[in-house]
Amino acid sequence: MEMTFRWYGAKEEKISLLDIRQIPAVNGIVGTLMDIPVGEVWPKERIKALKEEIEAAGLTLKVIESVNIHDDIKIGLPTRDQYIENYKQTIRNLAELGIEVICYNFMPVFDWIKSDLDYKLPDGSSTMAFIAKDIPEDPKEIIRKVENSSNEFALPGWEPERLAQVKSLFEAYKDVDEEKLRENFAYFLKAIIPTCEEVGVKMAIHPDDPPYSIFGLPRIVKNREDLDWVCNVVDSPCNGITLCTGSIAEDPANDVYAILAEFCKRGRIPFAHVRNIKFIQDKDFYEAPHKSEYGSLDLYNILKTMYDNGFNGYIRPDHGRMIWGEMGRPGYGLYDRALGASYLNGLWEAIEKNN
Ligand SMILES: [Mn+2]
Repeated sequence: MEMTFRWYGAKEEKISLLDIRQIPAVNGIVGTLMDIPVGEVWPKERIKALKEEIEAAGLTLKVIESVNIHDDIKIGLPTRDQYIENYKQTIRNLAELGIEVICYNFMPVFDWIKSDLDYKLPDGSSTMAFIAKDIPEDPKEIIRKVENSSNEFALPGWEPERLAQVKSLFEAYKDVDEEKLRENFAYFLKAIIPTCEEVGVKMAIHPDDPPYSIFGLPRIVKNREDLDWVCNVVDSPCNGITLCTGSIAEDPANDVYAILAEFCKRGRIPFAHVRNIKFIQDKDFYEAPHKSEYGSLDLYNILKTMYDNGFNGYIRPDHGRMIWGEMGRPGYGLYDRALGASYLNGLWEAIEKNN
């Protein structure tokens, strides 16, 4: 297990690499190049500069989150082949600079959806929440809501230029049902996984967040069966999963412990996001502090399941709350994620020493 921390780049962050370096036992950065438009090749010199910047701070860059997939690939337009070629070139460029894992998702239009990015908890902290009745019917409203509560940070997967066209984007997806989306996903994987095998990079699909349909959009990475489909459609260790405990558990029908056990054992989890959520009622939840007693998930059992089933990949605390007056990117402040990383490291040490 290697503990990592997501960082959006010096131009996009208030958090410095030295801040991150001072969190005990966090060795790696989960990095990105946020300014490269979706679909374009990531230039080698930009990746190299990022890697050198991170290494100069005493940290490593082995995981990228995310290299986003162009909508034309998800929709299945004839232009997808060029975007797939670009994606393969990005994979090669990343591999050349020592990147081992690429996290990505295959969700139409929205990368993730929460009803509230500033949900107040009784202790005075704030967090992100999903409350079904607060999701507006018009997707434009959710875009406005999210943009207004982003503390002026760019949010991953919510590129303003792309979402400005949300109406035509929905129009473009109107004939894409789950079956069609699955077909397009298979087409993409069959094209890129041989390149990954050739250069030694593992793709790691992030589950849908939340793992069910919203605004009528298809969802195909939402449960055990879907993950099994992904792993089988191209049966390769390079075709893996970013197991996000929060996203998977957001559907109470998903048994997150059984899913972790199965796919760790199958060697298909190169990267894990570990966070807790607390159900309010039905499927409504907020993102809780990592420690088990604050949420609906037992983080000890989560890590123990990973340990027992041979997990040896990268892990990171997922979203954190805003605490101690921090005004950060929602979900991605420094302090609460640092507490999360330390807690997970503590659990892992105890589990290791007990075995
Ligand atoms: Mn996640």
